[in-house]
Formats: sequence, structure tokens, C-alpha cells
Amino acid sequence: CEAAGYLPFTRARIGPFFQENPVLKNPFVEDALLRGYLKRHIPQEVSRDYMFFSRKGEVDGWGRECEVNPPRLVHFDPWGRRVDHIVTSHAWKRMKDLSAQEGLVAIGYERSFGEWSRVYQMSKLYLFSPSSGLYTCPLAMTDGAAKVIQSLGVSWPVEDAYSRLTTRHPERFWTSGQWMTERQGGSDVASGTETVAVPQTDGSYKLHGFKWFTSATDADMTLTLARVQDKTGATIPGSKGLSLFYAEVSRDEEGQLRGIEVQRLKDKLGTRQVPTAELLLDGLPLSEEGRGVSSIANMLTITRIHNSVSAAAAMRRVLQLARDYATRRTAFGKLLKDHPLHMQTLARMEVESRGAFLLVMDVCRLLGREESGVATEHDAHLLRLLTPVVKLYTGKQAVAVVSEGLESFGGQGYIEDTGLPGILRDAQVLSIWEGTTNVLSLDVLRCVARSSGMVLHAYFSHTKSLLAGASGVSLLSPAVKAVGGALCELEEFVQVAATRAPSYLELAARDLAYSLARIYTGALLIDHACWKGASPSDTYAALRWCEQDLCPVARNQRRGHYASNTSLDASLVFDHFLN
Ligand code: UCC
Ligand code: FAD
Repeated sequence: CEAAGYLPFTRARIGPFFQENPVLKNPFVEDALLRGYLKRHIPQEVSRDYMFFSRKGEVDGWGRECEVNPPRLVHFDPWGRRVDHIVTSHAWKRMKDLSAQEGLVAIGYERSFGEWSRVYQMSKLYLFSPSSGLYTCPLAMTDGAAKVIQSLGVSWPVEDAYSRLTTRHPERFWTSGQWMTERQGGSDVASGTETVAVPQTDGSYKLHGFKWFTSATDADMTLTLARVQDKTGATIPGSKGLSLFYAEVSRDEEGQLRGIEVQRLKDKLGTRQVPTAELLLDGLPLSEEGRGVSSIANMLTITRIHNSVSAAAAMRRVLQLARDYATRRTAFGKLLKDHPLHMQTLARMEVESRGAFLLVMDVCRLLGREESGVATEHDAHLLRLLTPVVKLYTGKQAVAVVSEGLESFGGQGYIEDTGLPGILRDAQVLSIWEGTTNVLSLDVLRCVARSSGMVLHAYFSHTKSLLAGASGVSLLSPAVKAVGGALCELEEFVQVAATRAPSYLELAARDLAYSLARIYTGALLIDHACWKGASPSDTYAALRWCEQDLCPVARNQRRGHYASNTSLDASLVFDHFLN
């Protein structure tokens, strides 16, 4: 090429250089932390079971097809009859069959791995998620619905539904929706729910209402909320008036949906693979009345954990691609992997990603313990506290890490058909649906307040016990010291906050939730690094995690942020606001 007279653009009009694309190899084999974690905690050999997602990128290809061939709504048949048919891609349907065959919901209910069954299930989902074309969304709601039915008692008329939600047979497998949000409120469900349930003479109910967001609307059934009307047509306002309903989504002989009109599919930033609709419910036949918000809370626990699994998985996927790309892309005369600053950037993402994974898996561990009947009271408190914490924290982390991940591909990270932008779009929803960051921070406060201190007691004592296991491991001592110090700060904060008005705690809620997440995750990283099979990278990750501000709530308390800032915040936000 360097011969005299060589002109690079005479041979081919577009020049001879083509950048090699990043290659997704085997997501399981290449995930050191996942493999270490499973080796440590699940004694049975399950590795082979995780390999199926790696079959020549087949599943990943279907996932891509779901993205480029999104669902569409056909309102009318050629003869003008209203059919409201949601047409999904071939790949989306294959995801459904695969999910059943692989037991992606069933594993949680078969419990063949005892208290580790949820870890087993969720680690499979963690591998599946980034390739699933967001099929993990209906799976999350399906799992949540099965959990609610199980907790309310599996009896008529939901027996059959339960067995379909938890089956491994594709021809029987059902997915469920979760229809809670109405136009007036998705967070404030108690005020926002206008849907009424009118009792019928046969003991069933007809629902009349408008559900504003319904994901994976091609589901076979749903759980939804409504207010039961009394004989005079009156309903009880607020949370106490809400009941939980089961409804099957079925069609009559003419192919028309029974009791449901699909208004339109949402035009969304991401999650385009998933049909999200606005539905008008009209005369939907229903089963028995449930217990409203508190009954659907079991579903929220499960879907929030699924959300966190997807968040951790998105971070891992972008990192796997980014590090591969760093071995293929040259800039300033050397591969990206040989630029220390680029490696520092990826290493920071790696630390976030490892922390997220351990936090998520620990919550899955607690869920598995509860469901297999071995949970202590401490475990139950921890599960309640950490469910909103892990959801809100990993949702935010995923957006930050995936965004940084896109930048690591330079301009190509912004190019649609690389498949990379979709990862960011899909990550953005993780902090919105299933409870926004603020709403979940308030949920943390609620569970702390309602447990009379027991939840926090469980948190402090378990975190301390994780640290105790690292005493004497000199390499980890800076990390142990940092987490120990942050725990003391957090305890002091709690003592002071207990003497203040509720508004003080409300302002501190988000920082408190972040502190709980960072401190606990630090302890988990330390604990994992102490395991006999741990690697130097595990130690390094723990040290790096613990260098950050682990207790922002203490810092901001000292700055007086929760005592006096309310009106200043509002003035700042509304500076020059035109009313
Ligand atoms: O977004 C949605 C689906 C998206 C697609 C699925 C994706 C899944 C992941 C996929 C990954 C790829 S469905 C919509 C989700 N919507 C929400 O998450 C709503 C967010 N808002 C809240 O969480 C609020 O805090 C509310 C709605 C729960 C607040 O309701 P209330 O009625 O004002 O709250 P109360 O009065 O405090 O609670 C009522 C009862 C109480 O129990 P009882 O009556 O026994 O005293 C609470 O203790 O509900 C109980 N409760 C809970 N229990 C409330 N929250 C919880 C909880 N988190 N856990 C246990
Ligand atoms: P709002 O409640 O209006 O919140 C607006 C802002 O106010 C947020 O930043 C929030 O954090 C903040 N805020 C609210 N209350 C407080 C407070 N007390 N203190 C401080 N800040 C507060 N819902 C379903 O039921 N089923 C579905 O299948 C479903 N699918 C969805 C799919 C997608 C793609 C999306 C984007 C949403 C979906 N949702 C679904 C709805 C979703 O759950 C809600 O949008 C979400 O819970 C937020 O509710 P909202 O939109 O009413 O926001």
C-alpha cells in the first residue's frame, strides 16, 4: 500500500478500510462474576443449562427481529369489523415458546433448587434479557401474576390460569398483563383509578374503565384494579375502594375481543418490541374480587426484581460488547484496549455492573428463601426493604452505564442498525415503569415506618455480618473501613431523622435509598471477594466501589439540605417561569 503512486481511493470508491464490528461471543462463558457467583452458591452443576442462549446467536437474532419488526395494531378486518388485532413478529412468538420450554417463569415455582431456585431462574433471565427483544417484560408480569394467584390461594377460577402461567409446555403457556395505570395516575394509583366494577347476578363483575398503559397487550390474561360499585352505583374513594380483578383476554367466534377495545398502540422512545396499548374495558367478565393494592403488591415485588435483573443484564451486555470492540478498534496508533484512559472508563462501568449484579442476586436469594420457607424474620424485612432499593438504584445505574457504553463505540454507538441505541432506549424505561425513583424512595420510607424499626435493624445487622467475614483480610481493609464508616453515618442519620417532621425524611428519601444501596452493595462486593474462589478482580472491584460516597444522605444532611431547602428548590426551578 505504501508503494509510490498508490492512491487508496482508485481501487474501491469507498476505500479499503472497514471497521470490524463488536462480536457477542458466549455471554455465559465470558461472564466471570456470574460464573463465580453460581459456582459459589448453587452447588449443583447447572452450567450446561445456561449455554442455550449462546446457540450461534440464534436467540439474539430473534431479539433483533423483535426490534426491527415491532408490533402493529389492526383495528378492522377487510370487511370493516372491529377486530383490534395486535400483530406481533414471528420472533416475538418464538420467544414465548422458548420462554416456556426453558422454564423462565416455571423455575420459580418448581423450586427444584430449593432456596436457590430464584437465583437460578433470575440468572437465566439475566442471560436471556439482552437478547430477548424485551420478551422479559411479559415474563415479568407473568411471574408476578403467578405469585399473586399463589399468595391468594390457587383455586377456581384461576387454577387453570396458574398452571398455564407456570407451565413449560409452549402450547399451554400463557402470559399475563398488569393493568394498573390510568390517565390520572400511574404512581398514585389510589387517586388515579376510575375503573368501576359492576357486580353481575352470576357473581362475576363487568369492568368499565380506561387503562392508559398496558404492556405486552397480547397477553392471555391480566390482573387489574377497579372500584366495586354498590347497588346505588357508589364507590369508595382512595386505596380502600380498590379491588383486584382477574380477567381473561379472549375472543369470540368472530374473532372479536370480548369486552376490550384497543384504542391505539403507544408510540414510545424504546421498548418498541413490546405492544403497549391504551385499552377501554367494557363489560369484561371477571373472577372474584381481590384485595386491591395490597394484593397486587406481590406482583410489584416480582416485577421490580425482574426489572432489576434486566438493568444488571443491560449493563453486562454493553460491557461485553464494549470490551470486545476495544480489541478491534484502533485510534491514535493503538487499539482502544491499550489506551489506559479508555480502560479506566470501562473499568468504572465494570465496577457498577458488578455491584448491580450482586445486589440483584442477593434480593433474588432472599426471595428464594422466603418462598422455600427458610427465611428468617430478618430475611423477610430485608427483602421488603431491598426490593424498592434494588429497583430504583439499578434502574438509574443502567441508564448511566449503557449511555457510557454507547460512547465507547464512538459515533457507531449512535447508529441505529448497530443495535446499540436500542439498548439505551430500553434502559431508559427501567427507572419509570414499576414505580419511578422517587415513588420507590417513598416506598422505602413507608416500609421503614411501618416496621417500627425492624427493617432497618435487619439491614444494619446483616450488613455488619457481611463485613465481619472480611475482618483480617488486609487487602480489603480500606473497603471494610469505608463501609463500616458509612454504616455509622447512616445510623446517625436515622437517629436524627427520627426526631424530625415527616417532611424532613421525605426530602431525604432518595438519598437515603441510594445510601442503603451503595453501602449494602459494598458489603456484598467485600463478601464475594472473601470467598475462597474469588479472583484479584473481585477484590479490586470491591475496593473501587467503596471509594465512592457511600452515604450521600449523611453528606446532604450535614449541608442542611433536608431542613431548609424546600422553598429555595422551588424558587430555583421556577426562576422566570411564565405562568
Ligand atoms: O409499570 C407497569 C408494568 C410495566 C411492564 C412490566 C415490566 C417489568 C420489568 C420488565 C423488565 C424488562 S405496571 C404499573 C406499576 N405501577 C406501580 O409500580 C405503581 C407505583 N406506585 C406505588 O408503588 C405506590 O406506592 C402505591 C400505588 C403502592 C401506593 O398505593 P397506596 O394505596 O396509596 O398505598 P398504601 O395505602 O400505603 O398501601 C396500600 C397497601 C398497604 O397494605 P395494607 O392495606 O395491608 O395496610 C401497603 O402496606 O398496600 C401495601 N403496599 C405494599 N406491600 C404498598 N406497596 C407495597 C409494596 N411495595 N410491598 C408490599
Ligand atoms: P407520575 O406519577 O405523573 O409521575 C411524574 C413524576 O412525578 C415522576 O418523576 C415521579 O417520580 C414524580 N412523583 C410522583 N409522585 C411523587 C411524590 N409523591 N413525590 C415525589 N415525586 C413524585 N402501567 C401499567 O399499569 N401497566 C403497564 O403494562 C405499563 N406499561 C408501561 C410501559 C411503558 C413503556 C411505560 C413508559 C409505562 C408503562 N406503565 C404501565 C405506566 C407506568 O407504570 C407509569 O407511567 C409509572 O408508574 C409512572 O406513573 P405516571 O406516568 O402517572 O407518572
